Amino acid sequence: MKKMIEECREHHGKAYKAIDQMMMKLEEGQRSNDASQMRAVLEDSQNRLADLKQDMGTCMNMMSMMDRMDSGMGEMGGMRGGMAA
Ligand SMILES: [Cu+2]
Repeated sequence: MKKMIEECREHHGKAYKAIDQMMMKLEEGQRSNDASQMRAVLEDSQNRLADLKQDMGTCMNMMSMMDRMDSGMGEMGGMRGGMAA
């Protein structure tokens, strides 16, 4: 479980950087006022967004899995108090 959280943190960091880069490129494209460059930037952003969406999907799966595990442990009793401490 800890490993999953590490992976999550890692890809969130990556996503954060990707968004920063995307914003910079979009701004560049906007400033260039050049149709072909703008189109290239848009295409690049589309690819990055598709990647991000996939990453987020994994993340959502993981979170709902942890949610289920957590409530499962609650039913078993005892463990939960120990984990929260
Ligand atoms: Cu994540």
